Amino acid sequence: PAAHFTARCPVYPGSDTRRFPVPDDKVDWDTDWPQYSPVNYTAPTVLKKPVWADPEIGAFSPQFNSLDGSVDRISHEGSYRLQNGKPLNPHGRTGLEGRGLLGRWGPNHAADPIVTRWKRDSTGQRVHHTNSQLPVLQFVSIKRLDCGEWAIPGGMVDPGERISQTLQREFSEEALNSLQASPSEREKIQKRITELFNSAGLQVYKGYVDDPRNTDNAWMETVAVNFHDESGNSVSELPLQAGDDAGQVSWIDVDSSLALYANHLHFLETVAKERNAHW
Ligand code: RP5
Ligand code: MG
Ligand code: MG
Repeated sequence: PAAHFTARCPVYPGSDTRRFPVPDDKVDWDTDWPQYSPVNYTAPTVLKKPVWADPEIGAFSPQFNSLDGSVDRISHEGSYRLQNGKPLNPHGRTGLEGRGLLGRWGPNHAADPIVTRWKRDSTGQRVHHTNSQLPVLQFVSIKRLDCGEWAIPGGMVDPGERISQTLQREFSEEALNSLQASPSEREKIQKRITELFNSAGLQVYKGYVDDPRNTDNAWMETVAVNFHDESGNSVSELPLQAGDDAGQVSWIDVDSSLALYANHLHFLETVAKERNAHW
């Protein structure tokens, strides 16, 4: 698997905890490294045992690499190893053991809805990029409240939830602020987006996310799906409003020079290339 970088960020998010520095050539678990002594950190919010988090390993021994009741502990990347009863990050060392901010031991499943449209000028013509001559795509991006970085409006898959539901729910919560809407407004929102989200989305990624919250024993995985408003008259016209863990929301031009959260830029590259858009 590809080496992770964000998962080795020096300071763990939301804390003063510093990761044990892991150089590139020591990321792989198969590289012998007796001096490796990762910091143990699990955030107080996780240790408080909210519904979305597992208890500490010991009295608790979940069914790893399988569907554990309604909690999916199967990795998109195949079977992961265990060490002292704890799952090992399939992309290698992170310099930190425990769960950090993540609730689940092992994979923490998310879904990322990438909603796109063509950039158009005031007359409705598609805009082509001056360098590439290719039409420019725009996607709905949110500014994350936790770190201030722009990202795809994704979120965690609830136990037993279908991915298709997570995609639509998270988009509604973060980009349309459905949680704050009145029941009648919410119904209107759902009507407008159900058609787009029921259309065959283009799956552009499925697997490990190089997320800053990852640890040696807990990591993010996602399924990223592109829903494209070709004509520009479905979701394109919905008023965007940031909600839940989003501070801002905006249509952003898709371009290789963007700086986005985790490895989200990589998902957008696939969308741009698949749709023959500017990159
Ligand atoms: C990333 O974290 C995923 O790609 C997804 O965008 C996001 C899910 O976590 P929250 O937004 O719920 O924090 O790894
Ligand atoms: Mg969310
Ligand atoms: Mg989110």
